Amino acid sequence: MTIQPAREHLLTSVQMAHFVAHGSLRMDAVVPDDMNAQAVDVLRAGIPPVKYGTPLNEAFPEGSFARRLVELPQVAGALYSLVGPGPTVDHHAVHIRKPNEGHAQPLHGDAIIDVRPDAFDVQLMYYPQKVTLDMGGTLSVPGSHLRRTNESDTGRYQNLRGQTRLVCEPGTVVFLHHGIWHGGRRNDSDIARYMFKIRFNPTVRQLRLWNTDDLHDPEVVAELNTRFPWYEPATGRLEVYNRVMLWQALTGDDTFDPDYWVTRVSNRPQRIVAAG
Ligand SMILES: O=C(O)CCC(=O)C(=O)O
Repeated sequence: MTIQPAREHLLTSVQMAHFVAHGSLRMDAVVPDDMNAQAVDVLRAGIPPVKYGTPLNEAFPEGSFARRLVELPQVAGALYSLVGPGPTVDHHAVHIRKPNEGHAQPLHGDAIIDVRPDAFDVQLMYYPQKVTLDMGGTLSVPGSHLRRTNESDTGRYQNLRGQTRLVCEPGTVVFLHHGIWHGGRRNDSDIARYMFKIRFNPTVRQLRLWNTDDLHDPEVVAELNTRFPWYEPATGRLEVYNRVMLWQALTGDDTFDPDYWVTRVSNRPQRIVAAG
């Protein structure tokens, strides 16, 4: 059974375009204080594992912490907008960065090279505590998700221009495209830093699942054109091309191509003219 979230909780087209450009969407302090107060104990005790491909509504028992998390109206609305009704759970994990642990995780993507042009998995990251810079907030590289890499092939990169480190209020949730380059930073504080991550697989075509009322808002194109400091001026075009391909798939509109980057590389005329 899937409950359709209220329209007001679905993402807008501008938010979806932001996700397609950045590879992430952040919702600050969206989880209520009473849940955040319980969370560290719940996460410390562990969340029972789930077999790959378990439907979301079977993965976590009704009333459980994880179930309440994914049923929060804004969380459910974002999830529906990104992966649609009836997603399955790929896996979940509690990530703990220990106090003064002395090392960081290398930059990585969470899977092998994944070349799906028209589908993606979504990872939800939930931070129950206030995360300060020295608690090792997750590093991520905005706009890296469509530059497809293999697991920790990017691990040799120590820092990239434009990378971000998550600093947030308790109850913050971040949705990530599966391909984003990320890694837990070194925790230099005296506090253990908890994060709960769930990966979701879509079971429907990811086609106009959000609130499309603003589909033609000029902000959509502006979002899709966002450039990040780690791009070379020319290779930034590759990311714009990749985003346009994804936006075409998500909207079902293969004429969308504001700067003709897709049109250029798909121009393969088939008309044969008689030899002169
Ligand atoms: O702990 C973190 O901040 C990130 C951990 C993570 O996402 C991972 O291990 O894949």
